[in-house]
Amino acid sequence: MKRPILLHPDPRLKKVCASVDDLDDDLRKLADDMLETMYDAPGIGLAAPQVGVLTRLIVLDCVKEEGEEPRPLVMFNPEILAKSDEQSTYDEGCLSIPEQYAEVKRPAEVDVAWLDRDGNPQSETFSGLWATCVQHEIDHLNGKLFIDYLTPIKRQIITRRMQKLKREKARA
Ligand code: GNR
Ligand code: NI
Repeated sequence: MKRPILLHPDPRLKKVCASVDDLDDDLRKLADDMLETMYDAPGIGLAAPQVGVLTRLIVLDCVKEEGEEPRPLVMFNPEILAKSDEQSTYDEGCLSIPEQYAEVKRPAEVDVAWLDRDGNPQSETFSGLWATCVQHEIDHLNGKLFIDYLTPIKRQIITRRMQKLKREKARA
């Protein structure tokens, strides 16, 4: 089941999310709904607070090439264990901030640990778009958006555009 995506500004996108300690079927269903919502958008990642659930759960699939095998990842309680000194810059977007893009510099590689949908611990080193995306998603769990890396002026421009968009949507 697809779920509606919250749009910035929304107080729920600014909260620190709670860890998962009992991985039950409701949470697995939420992960499946998030993957469906992400692919439908389309997007390469989605964090639970973006669908209004303040729990440490993210999903991602950064396989972009048409015809390549998809790789849906579900991560409960994801944690960054190490970051590279090397940085890389991507033009980032966010499904909660539609049609707004800005360059963000982040570590080029990260080691991440998480629990998979069966509650088994996993870890992997991510680079390229995967590294950017997993950091963007983990930021969501800590109430942080990519626009928080921009200058206050740029952030304000984007936030005002979003307020206008939300007003228009509310009237439509
Ligand atoms: O779909 C998305 N694309 C994207 C592009 C560059 C850097 C990060 C992202 S994540 C975004 C989906 C989203 O908002 N996830 O929280
Ligand atoms: Ni996002």
